[in-house]
Amino acid sequence: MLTLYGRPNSLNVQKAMWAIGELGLAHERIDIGRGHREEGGTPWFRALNPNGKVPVLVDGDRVIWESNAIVRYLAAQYDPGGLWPETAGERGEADQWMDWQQTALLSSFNPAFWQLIRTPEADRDLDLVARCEAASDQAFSLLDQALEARAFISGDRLTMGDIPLGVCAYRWYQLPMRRCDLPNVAAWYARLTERPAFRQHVMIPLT
Ligand SMILES: N[C@@H](CCC(=O)N[C@@H](CS)C(=O)NCC(=O)O)C(=O)O
Repeated sequence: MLTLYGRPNSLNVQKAMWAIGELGLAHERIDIGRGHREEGGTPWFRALNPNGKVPVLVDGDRVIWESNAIVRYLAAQYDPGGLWPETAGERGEADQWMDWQQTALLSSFNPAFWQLIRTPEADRDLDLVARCEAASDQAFSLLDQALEARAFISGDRLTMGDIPLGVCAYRWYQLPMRRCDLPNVAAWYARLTERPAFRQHVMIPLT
């Protein structure tokens, strides 16, 4: 039985829960974090993750933190040849997009999420939102090019590489901001929305 610590409305927790859902793994999820049991800073939680952040996965005596590392671990441990691509080349490609999600894609729109969802209307910085519109158009355009000839980011089936990208795409489409029209991203995103685990763990109201 896996234990996943983290609140359901966290983008990073959603990556782990989507992977767990895709694989149908027995698990319990324990609410920790902003607006729930705010125990991130407590000694018992920092013993699991010294950063005090969610998600944290406990699998027997193994503890893993960092959302993309959790997705990689679940894929490698429970779905070799499935979510975990078989060849080093395919894995390299999936990894590249996972790292890009953390280092480029997230920061292109996440400040707008904080402004539009977690900041009172009167206090919002709409110039910052406009900068996010431009930056996220540019970032998602790169993804659009990559998806031109493939149904999923590593080829013709879902792999771990799609998971961090997919949770970001949901947020981007849900945010009340201007977006450019990207047909390949839209078609890939429509494929994700057909997956029960994506619907259950990712497609929930932004809060
Ligand atoms: N790079 C880390 C970031 C973890 C992170 O910042 N988690 C946020 C939630 S998305 C958090 O724990 N915030 C504090 C809280 O929820 O109390 C990862 O990908 O797991």
